[in-house]
Amino acid sequence: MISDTTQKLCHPDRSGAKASGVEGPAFFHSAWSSSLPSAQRLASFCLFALLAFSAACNRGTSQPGTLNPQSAAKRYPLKGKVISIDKQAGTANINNEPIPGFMDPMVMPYTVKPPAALDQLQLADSITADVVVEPGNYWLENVKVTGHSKTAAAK
Ligand SMILES: [Cu+2]
Repeated sequence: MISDTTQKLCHPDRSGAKASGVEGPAFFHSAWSSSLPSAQRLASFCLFALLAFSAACNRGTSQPGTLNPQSAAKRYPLKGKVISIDKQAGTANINNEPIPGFMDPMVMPYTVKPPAALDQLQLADSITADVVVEPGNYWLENVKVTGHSKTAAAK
């Protein structure tokens, strides 16, 4: 049940990936699931899947053997909403819109560079940013707030 939800969030339209995509991460997933709230659990799964099984979350590239550390950094435009912010870790959970070639719509954590860019963010803000992706690593740059939520502003 949990695996199904995760699978849907992480790769809603990868029908062929079910068997290979779930088994490895699901092992770690079950170890974490008792201590994390569900959104974070899914995000952790996603993070783990992206880092360790880069083909699982990343729909744009395929064979691990073709990755080239020198020239593989790619940038994708991101639009999304701030779900939570962790200034100590320098990350924010973003509910991203679909990123063609990189990510399906989902909530997942992104490291923000520079970390000071987190200071301008509030919960539920709409943002745009560039996702910079290297093999085994990804982060956000050029984070811009495009809309403040009334809820967050009112507090
Ligand atoms: Cu993802």
